[in-house]
Amino acid sequence: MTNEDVAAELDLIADLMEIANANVFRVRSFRRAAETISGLGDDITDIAAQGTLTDIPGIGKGIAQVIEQYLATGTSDDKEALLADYPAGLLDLLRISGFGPKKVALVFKELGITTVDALEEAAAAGRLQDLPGMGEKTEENLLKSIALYREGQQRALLAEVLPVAEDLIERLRAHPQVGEAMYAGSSRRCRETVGDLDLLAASEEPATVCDWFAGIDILEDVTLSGDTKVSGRLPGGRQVDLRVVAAESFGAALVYFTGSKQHNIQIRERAQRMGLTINEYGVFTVTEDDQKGEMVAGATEEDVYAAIELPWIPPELREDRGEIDAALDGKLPTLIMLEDIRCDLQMHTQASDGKATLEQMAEACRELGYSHIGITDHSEALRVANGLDADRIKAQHEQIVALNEELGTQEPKLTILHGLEADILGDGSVDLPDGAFELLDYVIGAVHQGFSEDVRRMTDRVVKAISSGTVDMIAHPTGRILLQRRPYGLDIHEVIAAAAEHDVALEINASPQRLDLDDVDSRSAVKAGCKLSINTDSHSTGMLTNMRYGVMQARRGWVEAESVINAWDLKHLRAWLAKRR
Ligand code: DGT
Ligand code: CA
Ligand code: CA
Ligand code: ZN
Repeated sequence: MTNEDVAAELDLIADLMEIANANVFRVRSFRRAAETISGLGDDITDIAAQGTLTDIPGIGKGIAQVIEQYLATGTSDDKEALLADYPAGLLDLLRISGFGPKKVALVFKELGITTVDALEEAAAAGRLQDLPGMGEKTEENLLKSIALYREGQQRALLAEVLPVAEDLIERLRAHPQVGEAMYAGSSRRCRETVGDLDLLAASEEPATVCDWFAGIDILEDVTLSGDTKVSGRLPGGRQVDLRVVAAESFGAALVYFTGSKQHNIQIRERAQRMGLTINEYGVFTVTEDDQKGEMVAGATEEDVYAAIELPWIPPELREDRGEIDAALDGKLPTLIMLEDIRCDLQMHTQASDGKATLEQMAEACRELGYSHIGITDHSEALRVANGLDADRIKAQHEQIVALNEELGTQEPKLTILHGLEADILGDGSVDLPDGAFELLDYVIGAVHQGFSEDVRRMTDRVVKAISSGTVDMIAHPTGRILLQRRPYGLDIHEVIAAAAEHDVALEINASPQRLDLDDVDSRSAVKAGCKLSINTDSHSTGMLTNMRYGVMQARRGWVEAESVINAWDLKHLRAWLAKRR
C-alpha cells in the first residue's frame, strides 16, 4: 500500500468521524496525519515495519494503531466501529462534490437517506429545502453534482488508467509467446477520461497468452472467451479487455481498436471507395462477386494507412476532426512532444499552499532537465492558500535572486523566473500588491473565487484582466474540474479573441483533474493566434511529472511546439515577456 492509500484511509475515517459529529480536534488530528503522510519522502510501510510510526510528527499511538491495522488487514477497529452506526452508503454520498460530512449527517439523521439514489430522489422532489442551511438552489446544484458523480462512476481520469495500461503492456511484452503489445482505445488517443481499457497483443499462441493473462494478479472478475480474448476488472471496477491477434494482423487490429469509432468509419469508407475492405484483421482486396480477396496490409499501422494512401496519423488526432483531409493535403501538424518542453511556468512553494520549499522545487525541476522554471505562488487575495502580500513577494524575490546566483555556478544550469498567480477579482481587477509588478518577471491571472456569476459578467471579468496590461497568462481558463465541476459560465471564444489581441498566453493546465484548456479550445486558441503555456501547477515535487498529461491534451488539440511558450528557450521567452512590458 502506498502513502497515498494510507492518507486516503485516514481522511475517510475523518469523514466518518465528522458525520458522527466526533470531537473536532480528533478529526483534525486525522486530517493532519493524512496530509503529513501524503507528503512523506519515505515509504509508510517501511516505517510501520520498523515500529517507528509515532516518530512522525503529529502521529500518536491511536493513529499509529489505525495505520498498522489498515496495513495488515485493510481496515481498522476505529473504522469498523463507525461503520456499525453509519452505513457505508454514506461514503458514496461524500464523493458527491460540494456535499460534505455535515450535510451527509443532516440528510441521514433527518430523512434517513443512505444512498445516492435516495438523495437524488429527495432533491428532485424538493424534500431537502426544509432542512436548515439548504434551499432550492442547493437542490439544483446537488442534482448537477450527482449527474457528474454518475459520470465519474462510468469514466476514470486518464492519469488513473494510463500507468496501469503501461504496466500491463510491459508485462505482456515480457511474455515469451508475445511479440508486440500495445494499449488501444481512448487511452492511446490520450482522451482525458477513459471508459474501459483496451489492450492488444500479437502472438502465434493466443490461448496460452490468454490463460496466462487471466491469472495476472491485478485482474478480478475474469472471463475468457474464444481463446483470443480476456475481460476482467481492475481494482475499483474498471473494465479491461485484452485481444490477442496474429502478428500479420497486429497493425490492423491496433488501428481498429484505437478508434475512434468515427475515425474508423472514415477510413473504412475511404477503403471502400478505393475498392478495398478494411477490418481488424487487415486491408483486403474485394473480388468481383463482392467477396474478401487478398490481404494487402495488416502487420503495422503504417502499412494499413499506406494501403489506403494515407500517412500514419497520430492516435491523438483520430477523432474525425479533419485529420484525414489534413493527411491527404500533407498538412498534419508536427505535434508537440514532451521532449520539446524546456520549462514549467506554474508551480507553488511553501510560501503559499505548496508542500515543498523553493529549493526543493528548483532541484526537482533540474532533475527533470529543465533549463528554466517559474515560481508562481498565490497572491494576497487568496487567503485560504496563504497568498503573498507585497512584503512577502519582495522577500521571495530576494530569495530567488540569491538562489539564481547559486544555481548559476552549477551544471546543468537552471534559471528561476519570479512569477505570481494573481487572483482576478470579482470586478476583473488583478490582485497585484503595490510594487509587485515591477519585481516580477511575469504575472498569471486566475479566477479562484466567485464562480457562479452569469456568463456575461464572468466573460467581462476575465477579458478585463486580459486587457489590463498586467497579466501575461491566464491559468486554467475555464475552471473545470474533471468529473467534479463544470467550466464556469464563460464565453471561451471571447476570451480567446481577447487573449490573441493582447498577446496574453492561455494555459493548458496539466493537472490530470483540470486539463484546462481542453483539446478543442486549445485548437481554437492556436487558430486564433494565441500562445499557450503547458503548466503543471504543481503543489509538490511529485506533481511536476504531470507535464505529460498536459502535452497529451495539447497534442489532441493539434498544438505544435512553436505556439507553446514553455517550449521556447529562455532567451525567446524573455524577449516575449520584455515586449509585453
Ligand atoms: P471509452 O472506452 O469509452 O473511453 O472509448 P473507446 O474509444 O476506448 O471505445 P471502446 O472501448 O468502446 O472501443 C474501443 C475501440 O474499438 C473504439 O475506439 C473503436 C473500436 N470500435 C468499437 N466499436 C466499434 C464499432 O462499432 N465500429 C467501429 N468501426 N469501431 C468500433
Ligand atoms: Ca475503451
Ligand atoms: Ca472496450
Ligand atoms: Zn495553489
